[in-house]
Amino acid sequence: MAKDKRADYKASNIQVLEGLEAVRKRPAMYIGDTGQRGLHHLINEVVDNSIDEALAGHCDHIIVSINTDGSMTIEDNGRGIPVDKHPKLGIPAVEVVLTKLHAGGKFDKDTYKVSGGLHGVGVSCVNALSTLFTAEIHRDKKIYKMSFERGITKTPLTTEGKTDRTGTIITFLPDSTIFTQTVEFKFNIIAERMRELAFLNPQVTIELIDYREEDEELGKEIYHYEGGVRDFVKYLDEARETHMPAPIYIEGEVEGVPVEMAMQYNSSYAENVHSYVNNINTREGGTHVSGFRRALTRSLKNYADKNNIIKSNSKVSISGEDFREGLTAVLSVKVAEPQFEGQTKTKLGNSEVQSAVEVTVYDQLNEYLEQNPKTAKKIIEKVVLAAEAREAARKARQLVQRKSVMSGGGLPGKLADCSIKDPEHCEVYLVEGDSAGGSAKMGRNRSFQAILPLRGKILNVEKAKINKILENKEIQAMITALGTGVGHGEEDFDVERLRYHKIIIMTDADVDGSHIRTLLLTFFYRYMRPLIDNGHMYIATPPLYRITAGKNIEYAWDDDTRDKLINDLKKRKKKFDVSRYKGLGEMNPEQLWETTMDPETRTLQQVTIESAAGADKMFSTLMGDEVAPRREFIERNSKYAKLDI
Ligand code: 0RA
Repeated sequence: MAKDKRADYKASNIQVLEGLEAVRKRPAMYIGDTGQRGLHHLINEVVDNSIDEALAGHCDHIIVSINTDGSMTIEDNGRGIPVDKHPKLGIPAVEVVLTKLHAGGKFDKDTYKVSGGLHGVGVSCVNALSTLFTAEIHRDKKIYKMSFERGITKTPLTTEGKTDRTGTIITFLPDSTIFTQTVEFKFNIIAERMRELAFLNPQVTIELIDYREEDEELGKEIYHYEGGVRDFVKYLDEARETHMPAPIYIEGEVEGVPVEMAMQYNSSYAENVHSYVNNINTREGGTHVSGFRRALTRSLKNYADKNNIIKSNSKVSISGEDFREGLTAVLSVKVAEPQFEGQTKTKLGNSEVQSAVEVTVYDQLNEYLEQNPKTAKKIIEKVVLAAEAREAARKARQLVQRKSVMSGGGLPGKLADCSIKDPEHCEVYLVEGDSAGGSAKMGRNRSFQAILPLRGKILNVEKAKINKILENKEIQAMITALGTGVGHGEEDFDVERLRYHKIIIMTDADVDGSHIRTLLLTFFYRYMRPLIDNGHMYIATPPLYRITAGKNIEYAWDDDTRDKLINDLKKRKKKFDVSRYKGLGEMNPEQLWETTMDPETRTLQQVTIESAAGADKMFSTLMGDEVAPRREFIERNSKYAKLDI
C-alpha cells in the first residue's frame, strides 16, 4: 500500500481542545440526538477513523461486529492509534485521542478526512457516551490495551504481548442513561452505511457481523466493490430496466480535487443523483452537484445540436431537469477543507469544486458520446420525451388548478377540513377507505384535525409518467388539500404553502394497508420530498387487539402486550374477551380517537429518510419493474419483522 508521508505524524501533532464533560452534559449537541439515529452515529464516528486510515493508504480491511452483550467492536488494519507520550500533556497519544475532544490529528489539511467533515466530533465522544470503552492497538510489534468508563480512564495503557500486525480494535457499550430511547443496534441501519462506504471506497473491504443472530450466514455480510461508484449505480438500478450496457464512468482530478462519477439512464421517471463529499452524503447538493448538472446539460445539448437530433424530433423546449429524468448517478468528490452549508449542513459551499467537477465531467462525457453514438442517440431521445411529458404535466397542472377553482373554495369535496387555519397547529389524516374515513371524521377533534379519505389503491408513481400521475383523482385530492403544488421545480412545489404541518397516513394494520402506505410514501418521496425532509410526514399506529373485561377496555399494539394483559386478567380471575382489529373501519369513532388520534395518547411514527440512496433503492425495489429483486428484498427484510421506513 502506498505510504503517505504527510500523514506520518506523531503525538506532537495532536491538538487538544476540550474535555468530555460537555459531551455528556449535552450529547445532542455533539451527535445530533440521543435516539436511534444518535446511537448509530457512534458507530460511524469510529468507522470514519478507520476510513481515514484507508484514505491515507494504510488500511484495507474493517470488521464491524454487533456483540451479544449489546456492544459494538470496530477493528481495522490501519497503523494503530499512536501510543507514544504526548510532549505537553505527558500522557500516551492514544489517551489524548480518546479522551480529549477534537484530538486526532484532523487538523492536518493535507489528507482528506471524513472525520473532519460533517460530524467530526471524534471518537472521544463515543468514549464519553459509553459505559465501557476499550482500545486494543497493534503497533510496533506490540499489543497495547486501555479501557475507559464514561470517558474516564479505567485501566491505563499497558502492553499485552507481541504481534506482527498493525491496527486498532475498539469496543464500546453505549450508555443507556444517555440513550434512553434505545440502545439496540439495528443490523439494517448499520448495513446500509457500511455498504455505502464500501461503494465509495473500493480499496476497502468491510465485514459486518451480527453475533446476536444464531444463523451464521444470516448474520454476516461482506462489502467489497472493485467497481466503486459504478457498482453503486448498478446496485441502485438493480430493480430497474436500464438503457445502457454499463454505467458511464468518469474520473479525474482538478487542482487537488479528485472527482469520481458514474451514471446511467433507466426506464423510471425519477432523478436519482446522489452526491458525496469525503464520504458524506450531501443531501442538499451544492457546488459539486451544480458543476455536474451544468456539464451534463452542456455536453448533451452540444451533442444533440451537432448531430441534429433534437431539431428533427420535437418542438418543445428542453430544460435542465429533462436531462436528469430517469437518471441514476453517484458523484463523489474529496475536498481538503469542505465548507458545509444549508439547513442540515449537507450542502457543499466551496466554489472551486464546481469548475473541477464541471470540467472533468464535460470533457469525458463528450468523449463518451462521440465514442458511443447509439447510446448517445437513445439518451437524447429520452430527454426529448421527458421535455414533452413535462409540457403535458404543465397543462395537467393548470387543469387541476382550474378545476379546483370551478368547484368553489378550491378544496376537494371529500376533505373534512379543520376549523383553525394556522398550519403549524393543523394536521391532516390521509385515511384508507371511506368507512374508516367516516369514523375518523366523527371521532376527530375538528378544530385542528382534517380528514381526507382515500378510495382504493393509489397509483404506483414509480411506473407512471408525471402527466398520468396528475390525472389521478386521489393524487389530485391530496395535492389540493395540502396546498403546496407538486413536482421538482421551485415554481411547482412550495413547502411554505403547506396547509397542515402534520400529514398522518392512517391505514389498516394488514398487508393491503402496508401496501397503500408504501404507495403513498413513494409518491411523497418522489414528488413532495421536502415534506419528508422537513419532518411533516407521520404514520399513525392503530392497535391490533382490544381486550374487554366488563366495562374496562384495554388495547394492545403487539402480541407480547396482549399476552401480558390476558395473563394479568387470568390471575385476577376476570372474565374477558379479546378481539383482533382487522381494519380501521371496525373501530367506532370513540375507539379510533382514543387509540390512534388523540394527541395525548396516540403514538405517531415520524417518517425519516436516513439515507437517500437507501430510500431510493427501497422504493425502486418495492415498486419497480423487476420481480426477482423485490422478492429477495422482502425475504431479506422480513426477518427483521418490520421495514424501517
Ligand atoms: C491519530 C493519529 C493517527 C491515527 C489515528 C489517530 C487512528 C485512529 C483510529 C481510530 C480507529 N482506528 C484508528 N486508526 C488510526 C496517525 C498514526 C500514525 O502517524 O502512525
